[in-house]
Amino acid sequence: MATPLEKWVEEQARLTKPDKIHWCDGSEEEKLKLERECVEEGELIELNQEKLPGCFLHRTAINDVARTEHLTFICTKKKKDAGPTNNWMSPREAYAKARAIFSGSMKGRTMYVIPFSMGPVGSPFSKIGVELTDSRYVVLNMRIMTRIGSDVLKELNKTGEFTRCLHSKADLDINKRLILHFPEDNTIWSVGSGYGGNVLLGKKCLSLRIASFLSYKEGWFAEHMLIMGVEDPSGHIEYIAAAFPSACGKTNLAMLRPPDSLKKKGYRIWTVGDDIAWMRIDSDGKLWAINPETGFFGVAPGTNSNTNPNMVETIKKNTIYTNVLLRPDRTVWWEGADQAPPAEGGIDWQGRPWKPGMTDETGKPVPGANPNSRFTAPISQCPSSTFRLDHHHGVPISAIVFGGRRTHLAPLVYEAFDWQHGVFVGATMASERTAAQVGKLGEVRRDPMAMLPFCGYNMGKYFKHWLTMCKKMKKPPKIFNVNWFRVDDKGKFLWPGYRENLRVLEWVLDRCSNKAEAVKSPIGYLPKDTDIDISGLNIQRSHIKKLLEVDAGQWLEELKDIKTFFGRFKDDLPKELWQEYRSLERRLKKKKRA
Ligand code: GTP
Ligand code: SPV
Ligand code: MN
Repeated sequence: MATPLEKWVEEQARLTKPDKIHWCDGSEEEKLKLERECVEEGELIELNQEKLPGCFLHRTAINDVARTEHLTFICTKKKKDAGPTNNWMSPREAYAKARAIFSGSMKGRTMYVIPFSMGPVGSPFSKIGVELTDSRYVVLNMRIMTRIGSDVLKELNKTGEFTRCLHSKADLDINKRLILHFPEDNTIWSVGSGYGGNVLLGKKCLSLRIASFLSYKEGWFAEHMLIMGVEDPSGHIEYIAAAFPSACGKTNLAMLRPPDSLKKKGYRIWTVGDDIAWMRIDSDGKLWAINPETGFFGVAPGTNSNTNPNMVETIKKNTIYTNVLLRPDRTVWWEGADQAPPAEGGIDWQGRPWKPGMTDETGKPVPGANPNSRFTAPISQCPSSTFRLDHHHGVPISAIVFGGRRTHLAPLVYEAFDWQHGVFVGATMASERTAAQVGKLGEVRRDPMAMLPFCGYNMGKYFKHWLTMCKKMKKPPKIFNVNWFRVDDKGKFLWPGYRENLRVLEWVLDRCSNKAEAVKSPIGYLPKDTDIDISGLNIQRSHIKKLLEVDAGQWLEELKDIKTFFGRFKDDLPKELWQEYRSLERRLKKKKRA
């Protein structure tokens, strides 16, 4: 008798008509065979195995380099359940449209069956998925990003529950590309793309969109957050979870190396995750978090030994590079890498000859690597990787940090007055658009909790869920907001960022253990300028003052946009958030008058 899993696989095979079906066991031999086949067919380029052992380069189609949010849908029976911030399609229409594209799309190819676990196999946090795909690149990436193979099948058979994930590259036609989520069926269908976030279905599709829907029903959190441990000189570790929108610094913060002048204090950072956090309230009434992933799918440009030395170490072996520049010695390069670009013989991310200084018809520099080029590498290779990665109960969270990319307005750091105010701070986050999604760069958009593209249900309900969770916690984490991206009149970053961000976390953690003071401002508690350790930094105290400035007039302007945004949720916006809105307005007006 066929199991429900086997029946489902057969059904999808009848639709997509692959030549063969291969059940992945996650073994080393399987990996080597897939890599060999990829190299033969040009899906991967083998890199210099002396300098970069186990590393490969992949180039996506030119129109397929980032998540396509306009082609991403939440398909609930009722439109209202997807909410005003998601694209919605009825399940009937979505299945029909996609079925037409999936029909026969795997002809001439193998269908790979990938059983995977998000979270340690068997942990109460974890969820199981099975991805069917006609892309070997997807299989090789899923091997790094998730736990795959026979253990997972055993676990799956205990309950029979799993998320059904179907992916086909089809013909990579952007006009026939759909990323569909059916939360009510625990199903994901993705067709017509080969780009990370669209096709590694365990990542954004399952671990955020589907998981957020489940977490709402089941009473936990699925968030677009890094998780890091900060060990203090006495050896005590406090854990922080932080939500920043795509390409706004999660990866960099999660594995920062303490700056030299703070080293004497004896800090050490432990990386738990750089993109996704699943958090649950444990029997002690505290919030505990796991990273459901086992790999990094990180942004390449800007990564170097100065900005992120731990990542430079991590990606020296067993790494899949996507859309970076190929150097003549078959190593790789990107804008902001350690070495100078190759003067001759470089091949850009599109496979064309490339030289430094090249410009396009409009005179703009042609980048060698795509601005959203990425690497896929195992967390276990990261020098700061946590010893608790496989712990079934995760790590206890002391602070939640929100942040965005704001050239103006938001100060370096502030603390919310309480949980409810913190939810307001998260719900009113905004950030300038980056290359991580297709769209206009630099435009400020509201991105609540960095979840705008990832919340799988009505965001008004999502805010309510955040408010409700507090009541179940004995000691809820404190909530903060940070902004590393404020600029001066000349457009230069005011804050050095990267490893120096530890100076801000120092204040955050001292606030959590009641060791640091703060001053009240209309938007929250601010550090005094002397509360941020700037020893060894080449900046003045007055500079820190500027970074902590709160301009009541500018904030009142911001409130207008927040009002419009909140208005979109109509009755679904919790009244507590309107209350917070009005209180903030009152405090700002008072300050402006003063
Ligand atoms: P996703 O993987 O897309 O979710 O993004 P992420 O949040 O992990 O972003 P990541 O850490 O990869 O950072 C992306 C970009 O932000 C890179 O270009 C970094 O160089 C830049 N960046 C990271 N941290 C800082 C910082 O503290 N200051 C400044 N100025 N730039 C930073
Ligand atoms: C993001 O865009 O937030 C990423 C990369 O982390 S992707 O997996 O493509 O979503
Ligand atoms: Mn992300």
